[in-house]
Amino acid sequence: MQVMRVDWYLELKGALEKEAVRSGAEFIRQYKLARGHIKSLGMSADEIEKQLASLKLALPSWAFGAGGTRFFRFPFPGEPSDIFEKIQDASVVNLLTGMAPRVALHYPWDLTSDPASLRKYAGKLGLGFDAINVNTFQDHPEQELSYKFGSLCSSDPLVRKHAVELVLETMDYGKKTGSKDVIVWLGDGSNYPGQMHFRKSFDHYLESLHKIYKHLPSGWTLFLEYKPFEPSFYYTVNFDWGCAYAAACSLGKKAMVLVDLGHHLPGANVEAIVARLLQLDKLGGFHFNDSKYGDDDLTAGSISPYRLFLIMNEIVDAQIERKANKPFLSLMIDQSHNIKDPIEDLLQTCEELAAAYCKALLVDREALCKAQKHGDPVAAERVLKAAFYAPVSGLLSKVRLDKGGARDPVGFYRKIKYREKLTDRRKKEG
Ligand code: LRH
Ligand code: MN
Repeated sequence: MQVMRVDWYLELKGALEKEAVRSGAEFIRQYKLARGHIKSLGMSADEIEKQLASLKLALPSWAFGAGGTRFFRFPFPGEPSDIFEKIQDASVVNLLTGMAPRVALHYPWDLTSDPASLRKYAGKLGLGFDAINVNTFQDHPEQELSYKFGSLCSSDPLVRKHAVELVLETMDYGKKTGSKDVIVWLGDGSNYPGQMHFRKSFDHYLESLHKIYKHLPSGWTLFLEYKPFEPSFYYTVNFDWGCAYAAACSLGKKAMVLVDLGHHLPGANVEAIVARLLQLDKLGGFHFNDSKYGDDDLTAGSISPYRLFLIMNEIVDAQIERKANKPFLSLMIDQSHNIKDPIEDLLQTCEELAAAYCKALLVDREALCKAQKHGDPVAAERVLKAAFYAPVSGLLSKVRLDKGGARDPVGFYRKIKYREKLTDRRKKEG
């Protein structure tokens, strides 16, 4: 792998500039339609464009390789072979959308002997690093003590000590790559009643987190990510927002809860959980994705676009209350790609998240508040649906074009046959 090549990146930039000129009549029509609609709502299209342009998403490094399930993992052509190639693929998503300037690493999956050069190369490709994720759900090469029966929550104090050290090591690595947050998600739990003590395991969890919290670098935040099941299938120590909230409160101000959309049991009202954590000032950020059944890690907005909009609606509502004109939360994506081209999937994801955020900015909050005051569900629904069905694609394209991106990222990616070119390039690089 010829590390640090940027020629292909500059070439892509050039092709985008040429494409931008050709945006043409359809784009202008869509753009005027969007601005006209926003004006009819009595809102400033310029202000909405500005807020939209402030949206910054973080891409998961682990999403650029083929995901797979326990049944099979279908490789695809031009698959990245290391973190440097994953960074290259992430930079394509950022270049074409203009809104994904950061990558979240996973440790030790993304361990490299030279984190400084990784940081430098990412910088050349317009990228920085977001929160770093620690992996205690696998045993790593030459690891003496196994995490089979838990890591930070293990009943074995030596295993807990080992896991705490791995989190500290992760933060050290994160410091070298420029991260400012660490995400602790644990698979710790049990598969059978009686196998694990519910209260003692949570005590172990808290005891370990306090040791980690004491070593949190200044300016860093500790994100606690909960999940009801998988890989544990009877009990998970940090199984819901209540567990994560209680743990974050016991630690202090620098500990926040991370909401992964796929980490909820069927029927859970995720937008209400988001509103509650915002109200309790303990929501730190998201792992955006979508799901039909379990933690399916599908493309955000692919299954429940209205739910995604309702979640963005809670974010914007809190944003307005805090007089913040841009998201104050960590907006990260966490998906795994079994059948789609990961770059295409993440281009779609960025579009879906931008659309949901833009539509949430168009909610007539005064009218909604009035409907809620008067107990008028129909009026309230009509306010939300008016925003959800608003024609915003022209505005999204404009914001991307203003950032040097593509009017239609997936369309452009396919038109220039990027996957084919990438596959050839990586074959040659061998
Ligand atoms: C757990 C999870 C967690 C990551 C992993 C890749 O399901 O959502 O955020 O560490 O996926
Ligand atoms: Mn996640």
